[in-house]
Amino acid sequence: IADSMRGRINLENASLQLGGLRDYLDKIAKTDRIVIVACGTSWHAGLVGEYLFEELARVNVEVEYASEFRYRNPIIKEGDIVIAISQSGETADTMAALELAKSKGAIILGVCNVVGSSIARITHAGVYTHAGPEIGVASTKAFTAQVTVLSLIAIATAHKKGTISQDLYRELLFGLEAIPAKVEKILKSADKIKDISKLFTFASNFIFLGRGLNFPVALEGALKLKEISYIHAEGYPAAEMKHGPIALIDEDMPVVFIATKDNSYEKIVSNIQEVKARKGRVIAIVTEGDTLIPKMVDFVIEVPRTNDLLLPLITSIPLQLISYYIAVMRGRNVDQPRNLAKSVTV
Ligand code: F1P
Repeated sequence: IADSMRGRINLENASLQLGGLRDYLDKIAKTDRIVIVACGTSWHAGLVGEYLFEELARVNVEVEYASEFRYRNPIIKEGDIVIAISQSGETADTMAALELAKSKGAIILGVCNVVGSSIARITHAGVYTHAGPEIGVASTKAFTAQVTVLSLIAIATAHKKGTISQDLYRELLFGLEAIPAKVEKILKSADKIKDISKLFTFASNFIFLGRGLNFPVALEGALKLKEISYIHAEGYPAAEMKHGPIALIDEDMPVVFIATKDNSYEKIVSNIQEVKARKGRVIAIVTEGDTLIPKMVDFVIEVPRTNDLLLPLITSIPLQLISYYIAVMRGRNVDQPRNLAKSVTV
């Protein structure tokens, strides 16, 4: 993300870096419904997009697994905006979902990484994430680049619609520009994250919990661990824990909380108490300087303070590192995990 974003955020005008959508930003601002279709990690980025579009631009967003959407009879009307998110731009399910939406008269847009890919070619317009070629199969920097692009589209749309103040508009753009330095700061604590990860090398299960924008991050943390470490992991909204997964908590269950100082902080503190009361081993991703949660949990990883709406861009990084270190210590090939393909074309 540091490489892909540096110097690319225009601090005066969010639309300027969305050149590929130039002729469609007005349409996005006028629509009352956006449907996002994607698979895997890209679907998680789509969920972040949903929160941002709804919060900032007050537009109804649905995020669909492309693999489900394509096989049912989804309600799409002429002029609906359907956005596909895909690192490879070749995912067969996402491609088929887009073709279906196009046949129903939707405006189809793409957020792809690979220039000239099949999805990029069939869409009416789109933005490339320019995250560079992914070295490994599992998406990491593609995720943060997708979230960056979706943040920019949501911010630009909100600005056009007048649903956010000029102050918030600028705060978010300056916040985006500050992300690479914050990511670099997190990377400096890689040794600490490695030491913590080492203690969980032989875990057989993991739970990841977050609220609000950190909920899709919890899903993504669990997916990364499954993909590259082959450890069974589940991501949940922290408040859903009491509706089932709480039954799994005991001293053998590592629970990763994304517990930054945002507007759900107090709630997540009580979710942590619920897990500690059942002897779960807790790793908490906390905001720098937090003094309460470190006293409650087994391990903490600090991330720099940032605007609540931009949190996924930084809270996803320690989770990617945890998966990476656990996978390496288990002797896994992190670049070429078993059974996974870089482009799922069937
Ligand atoms: C979607 C995806 C990736 C995942 C793996 C399999 O790919 O599910 O998120 O990490 O590589 O494919 P894409 O549509 O974003 O290229």
